[in-house]
Amino acid sequence: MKLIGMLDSPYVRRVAISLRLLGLPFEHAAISVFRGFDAFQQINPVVKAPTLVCDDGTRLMDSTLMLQYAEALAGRSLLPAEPAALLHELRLIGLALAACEKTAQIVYERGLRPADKQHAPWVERVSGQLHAAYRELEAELARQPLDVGGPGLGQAAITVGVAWTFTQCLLPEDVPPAGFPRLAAHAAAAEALAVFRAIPCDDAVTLAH
Ligand SMILES: N[C@@H](CCC(=O)N[C@@H](CS)C(=O)NCC(=O)O)C(=O)O
Repeated sequence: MKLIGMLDSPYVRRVAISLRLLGLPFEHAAISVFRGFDAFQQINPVVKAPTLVCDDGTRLMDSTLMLQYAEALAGRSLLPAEPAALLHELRLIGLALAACEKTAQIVYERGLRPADKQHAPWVERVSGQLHAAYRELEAELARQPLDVGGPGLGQAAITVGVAWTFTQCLLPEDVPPAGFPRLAAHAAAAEALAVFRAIPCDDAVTLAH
């Protein structure tokens, strides 16, 4: 399997971390959807990161779908089986993915759209959604912290950690960590784990497993 995309994408990074935790060997090609558009297009004409090139040549998109396939290959899941615990983790993952999406929308708006074409009400709306997602996550962690020290690191712990780091890298002033102490502590604990350190968000290392 080959995972295509930069690790500064939280979607690419959560798949890379999960594949490693599931014990599935993969190669990684750190191709940017922006700087490497033409090269990416040769692999996947839709140019979405991550793209997973499966062993039979199938090009798969969307991190959640990749994880579903990866778990079928591995014969085990990074999600709990018990319905109430599963529901709780899925809610956290949904909030974290929404935060990633809203972070990216703000970055794209500021970075790709010419200054005179930026639409402040849209940025305000997206920023409100981003804050709402992190407020909800902070409240969830206050009710029940995510376990990062136990034997099995779960998908919610991975995705919440990756999402927070992503937003802090790109929009540190928009979402000050002081307002979200539990999220900041969770991400710090996750980033200290060997599997997170082996798959850094800055793509300085090209993975080949
Ligand atoms: N829901 C998708 C989101 C993937 C996504 O939006 N990736 C961004 C990079 S972080 C991308 O491909 N952007 C380029 C584009 O959409 O044109 C997933 O979970 O994989």
